[in-house]
Amino acid sequence: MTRLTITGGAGFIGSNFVRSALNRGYDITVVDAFTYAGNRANLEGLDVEVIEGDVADPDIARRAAQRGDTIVHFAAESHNDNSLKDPSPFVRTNILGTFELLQAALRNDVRFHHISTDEVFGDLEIDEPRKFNEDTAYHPSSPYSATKAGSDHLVNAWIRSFGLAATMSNCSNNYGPRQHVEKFIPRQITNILSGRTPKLYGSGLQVRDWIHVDDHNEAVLDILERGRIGQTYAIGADNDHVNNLQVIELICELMGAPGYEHVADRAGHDQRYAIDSSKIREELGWRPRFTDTETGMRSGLENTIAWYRENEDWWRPVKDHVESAYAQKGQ
Ligand code: NAD
Ligand code: TDX
Repeated sequence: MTRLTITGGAGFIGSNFVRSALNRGYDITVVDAFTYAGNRANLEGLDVEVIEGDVADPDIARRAAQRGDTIVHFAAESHNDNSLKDPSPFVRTNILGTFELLQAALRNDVRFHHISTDEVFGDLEIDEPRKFNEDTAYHPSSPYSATKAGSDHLVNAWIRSFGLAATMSNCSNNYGPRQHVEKFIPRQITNILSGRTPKLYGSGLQVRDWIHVDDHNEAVLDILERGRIGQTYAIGADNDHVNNLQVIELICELMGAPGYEHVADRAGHDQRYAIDSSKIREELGWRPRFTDTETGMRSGLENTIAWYRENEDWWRPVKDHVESAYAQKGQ
């Protein structure tokens, strides 16, 4: 296995994955529709072939399958807040796009790895000890997570009904370089860098099991190389004790910012996500590298803040537009 087709490779996690995979010696084709979330600058200077197109188009899905030995499927509409405003692109890309790629992978005898999320499991109470694992029942809350859940079910059906050689991973919230400024952590960093006040939804007591994007992507490469076909792996970095309030306070401390403000809460806001990643740790020996005892996030946030400081040209052109859309919603 030397040639990977990476869908969504111009987005946040996909473009960091391209870098990690190039480091491990793979040849790469990126298939991306370059939506608002896909950025050509994310691939600048990298030795990759790029096919521009929509994975829900059967012809693009066929070309994706014919370019590699394995499809790694990152392409998705990924932002919960956007899915509350207009769910239709989520249904098209996340469900129909995954369907077309599965059909193309099957017809062309190509291995498939599906990138999914812990949000398909719904949410946990703030203080319950339970975590999500590979056997947790699906209970998605938002149009985004419901369409990701639908795509996961398709993958499992294609494995069982048609014998597709596929694997899947469900990861917790990622952060790191090249994440769109609509998302929580880059939004706050760039708020501070552009003289705005960081914005916390509601109480800020919600918990996300934050993981640095490079740790997620190393896990995906381990699954591609050593994972068992037909299996799902849950990926997380054991940060399920850190709430949004603590994350924003740490960002303010690291950046010397005076404080933050509470804004309107998200409708149907999931309270807590927590991942039990013992399967991938025990079977494949994977471990996150960005960890520290205090919050588990200090070193990863320092790395991320440094990237946004050094790459203002990357985020500045879209920042005002994103903030005016949030302002219209009282956020
Ligand atoms: P992103 O929004 O930053 O990037 C998505 C990419 O997909 C963009 O390059 C976009 O242009 C492309 N794309 C969108 N629709 C497309 C289509 N129809 N055809 C081809 N390309 C299309 O997303 P991200 O945060 O990098 O997430 C990548 C994947 O990881 C998604 O499947 C997401 O569900 C999953 N995931 C994300 C997180 C997270 O915290 N961000 C956590 C777990 C899982
Ligand atoms: O300005 C903000 N203030 C705030 O308090 C924003 C944008 C978010 N939040 C809160 C909402 C969530 O509790 O921060 C938390 C994280 O929000 P997002 O970055 O929007 O992520 P989330 O909705 O948790 O989903 C993310 O993780 C799982 C990704 O966007 C998904 O693609 C992934 O599947």
